[in-house]
Amino acid sequence: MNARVRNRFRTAALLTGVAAGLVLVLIAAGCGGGESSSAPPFSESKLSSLPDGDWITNGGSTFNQRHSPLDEIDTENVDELKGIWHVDLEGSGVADKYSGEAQPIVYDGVIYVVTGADDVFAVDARTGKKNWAYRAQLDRKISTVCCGWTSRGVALGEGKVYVGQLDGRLVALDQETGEVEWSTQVGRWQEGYTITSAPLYYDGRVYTGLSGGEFGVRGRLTAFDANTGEELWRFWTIPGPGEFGHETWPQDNDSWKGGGAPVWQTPAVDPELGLLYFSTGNASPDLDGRKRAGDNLFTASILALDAETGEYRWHFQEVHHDIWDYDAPSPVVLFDVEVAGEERHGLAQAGKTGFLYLLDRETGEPLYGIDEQPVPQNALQRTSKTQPIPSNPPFIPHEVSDAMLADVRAQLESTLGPRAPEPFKAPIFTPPSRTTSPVVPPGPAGGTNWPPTSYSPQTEMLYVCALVTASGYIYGTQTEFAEDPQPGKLNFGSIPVSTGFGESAGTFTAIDARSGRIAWQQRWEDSCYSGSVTTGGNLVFAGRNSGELQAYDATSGERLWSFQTGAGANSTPTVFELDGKEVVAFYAAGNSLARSAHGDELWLFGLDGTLGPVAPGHRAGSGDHAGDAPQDGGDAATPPDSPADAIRVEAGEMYFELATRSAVPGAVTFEVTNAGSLVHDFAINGEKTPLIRPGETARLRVQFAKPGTYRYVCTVPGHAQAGMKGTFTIRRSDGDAR
Ligand SMILES: [Cu+2]
Repeated sequence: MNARVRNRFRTAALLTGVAAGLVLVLIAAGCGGGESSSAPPFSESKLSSLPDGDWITNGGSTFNQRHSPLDEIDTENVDELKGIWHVDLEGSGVADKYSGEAQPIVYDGVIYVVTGADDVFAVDARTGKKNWAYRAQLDRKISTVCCGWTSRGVALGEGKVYVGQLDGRLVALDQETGEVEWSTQVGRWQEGYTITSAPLYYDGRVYTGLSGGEFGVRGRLTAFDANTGEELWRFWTIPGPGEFGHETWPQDNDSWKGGGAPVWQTPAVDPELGLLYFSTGNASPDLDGRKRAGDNLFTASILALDAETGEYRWHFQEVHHDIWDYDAPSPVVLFDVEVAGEERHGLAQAGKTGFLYLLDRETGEPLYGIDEQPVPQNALQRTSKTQPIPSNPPFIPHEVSDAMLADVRAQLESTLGPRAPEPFKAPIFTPPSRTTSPVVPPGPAGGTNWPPTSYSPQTEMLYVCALVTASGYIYGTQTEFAEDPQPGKLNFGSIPVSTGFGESAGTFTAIDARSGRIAWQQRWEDSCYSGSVTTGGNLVFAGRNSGELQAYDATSGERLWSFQTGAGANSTPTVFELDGKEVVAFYAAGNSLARSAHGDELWLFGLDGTLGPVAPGHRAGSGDHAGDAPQDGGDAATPPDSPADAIRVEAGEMYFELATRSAVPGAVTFEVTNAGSLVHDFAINGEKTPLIRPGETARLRVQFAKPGTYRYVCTVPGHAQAGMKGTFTIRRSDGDAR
């Protein structure tokens, strides 16, 4: 982070201190072009119809299709698309711990967007001027954010903008002023509950899920009165005693109480069926199934509830008794197609497994066949005998390349030293044991992670963004392995060493909803890590880690337009109509896990635009790390009994900085301080610190018998791949560098 931005953060922190409790910062009164109007209580039919000019709900409609019927920008003229304006969001969310994943909402000429810091901005679409800004002032001590500080969007209705925050609060803002109208604690971050998804406004209610599957939570979806914030009902995604599905958990322990199944996404609604749909995250602990024998409903599942009452209607579990972190964070999509002469009400969810799960949304039955097939077993891990395998092909290759195997081998050696088992290629759903390390495709990154899938009613295709990854898993070698997982405590239960996020390849795939077959596929050297949007002009837009926003021919997959936005293009564009013309809004802010360049750019594109692309942003990495302003009271204090010869190591998102990178043979003590906002550890030559919480320091004494090069990594899933790795040299004792 440069000094300017750091100062800006300091100033913001100071201001908070002075104006304690004041969370509103008015940027400018009024706006350039006409008065904006207050959002009404949108009707169910309006919310579930294709967007007619505005973009009033996160998924475009409650079908989550992310399709705009506008057709002024099409395959013929999209190459003329240019910037009308772009503005910065005042440095909000630019530090490396943040990810910019929010899709803008648009109503009556105003764009509402939220940054990774949960700051909400109302921006005049005609001028780019800010009408107001809401500063969430999140507690910097929040230590239960799994996977980057992020928000995936806001909701709108009844004159309010709704935002779910990482501190577990759901907040309603006055749409005209940004002032807080009500705020309610949905779950406590201290117990592992955070909110990353956009809330859903529907039928006078606001629905939100809670994240936290890495922290031993019991997941739930909660409905609130949109006007008052009063809780109406909650649906626990892990059934309690006496409820349907509870029998899929052990009856002789309490593993269900912290069994996971968080909700990472905005639900979909079919008003005619009266059903609300969403999918769930992994079981907890992620990779340790010993104490949770059974299928573990409703983890890694698709659920249908009565939208009004929250009553269970049906479920489909994608992965039984998950021990690979194969959850389902990408939003479900609803669509209607004709299959074999019959009109079907479909539902799709792109899983981390790399499979697109296609169901009939009335019944939860597969549209094209999903067979329970036998899979390799491990008694200790209580593996499920079978797993559901869709008949439609996966959208990533389910293969482990030699390069992936070599990468996992190197990581295993640096993590475990001589104890490292020899990794081997294995099919998906192969369990690890105490002595073997199968490398399976994909790893915990996916397949499809959180990025939303889009659907075009014109092409009748679904557009799926995915990562091509593999992971080696070792079971039960984590020294701080928690025998009794506790709420709010990070617990994976194993060490996964994987490829993923920033360094993996990606696929962008069009899948025919009428058959489940792949219509076309783009294979990229970089991971596909953005949402997509389709239009009536037969276009599909998607973003790239490099910062380019791109448009493809929705039918053929041909790339037609590419535009450098200046920061990682890892969110989802919004297509809407402004004064009779089609425009595209896009928030480019980068991503902590994809390690793309950070920024705070909000763009508006149109055929009348005159602004060309900008220079690409700087990717985070060694020598260019940022981190946030210092932790409260966390001046990386040196413990008083610190040995004089300890090598200081600073860990942060997503980097290590070592005071020195070499030593002579013998014992070396590393003193690792976590200056970031997520938990980290430090592993080298078969030794490893415990997980270090933000602001804390751990010491690690390691024996190096021989000169050579030793790899170090953070073993929290995804962190090594995001940059937390490097090499340490042991020189000969006589001082000769090797
Ligand atoms: Cu880490």
